[in-house]
Amino acid sequence: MRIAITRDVSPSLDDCELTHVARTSIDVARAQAQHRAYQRALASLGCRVLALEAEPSMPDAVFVEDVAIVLDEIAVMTRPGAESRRGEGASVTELLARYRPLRAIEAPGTLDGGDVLRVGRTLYVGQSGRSNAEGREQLQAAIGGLGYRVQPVPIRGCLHLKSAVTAVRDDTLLLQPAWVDASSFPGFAIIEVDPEEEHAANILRIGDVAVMPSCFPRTAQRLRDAGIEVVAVDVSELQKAEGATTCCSLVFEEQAAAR
Ligand code: CIR
Repeated sequence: MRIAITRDVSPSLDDCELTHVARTSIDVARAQAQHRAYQRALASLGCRVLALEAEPSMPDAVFVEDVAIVLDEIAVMTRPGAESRRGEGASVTELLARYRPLRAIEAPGTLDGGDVLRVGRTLYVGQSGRSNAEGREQLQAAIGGLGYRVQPVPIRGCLHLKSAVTAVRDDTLLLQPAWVDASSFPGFAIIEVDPEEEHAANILRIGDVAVMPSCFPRTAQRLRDAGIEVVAVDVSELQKAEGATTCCSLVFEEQAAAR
């Protein structure tokens, strides 16, 4: 069974962290409705959605992706780069502990899950303002014994690595060339986002389906032309908080280890 951990949208979403996106007013009720539709889309793709309660005092807590890296064998609780987000992990830790042995990134390490793109046994980790070298080294130490490898990737002009690149298949990446170099990913086929759709590289892969924001039809067509099924969801209010589709869930196989 595939599980998707999500967290309901905080009423304080409007006070979110913003780095590369200009602050505009967020319609929280609309964000909540869009988030519910996102949860339904995940359920329709076969995920069992486990929805944590909103955290009223944590504006960015809907973006659960950033607080954990879930692998088949273990989960690594991160230490988010933004101080305001360091309390978000507690309830996710409690839930994930039912499914995986846990490790944790400790100070002075920082790591945001949005910076971690796993393809096979390689974890590409963005050298962003949120994830530092100590965080990457601790991640490598936590997972190296399981046969995984951390590969640092330079990025520019965006929040996280997965703002700039995500995997649409095991051998194919969707990439924004302004923010990350394709040469960081030798051996992969590359689909570039449409030049008019700057933020389109962040897709959530559920099996062979790409879940992506509905405001990027040209990039969606590029994916369809490559034989990839696309499910489009309207996440416009979450995008105002510098989020998109990967950041609102932690998706993993339940596996026999579940209790
Ligand atoms: C932040 O700046 O931390 C949030 N406003 C947005 C986080 C989005 N996370 C993600 O894409 N993984």
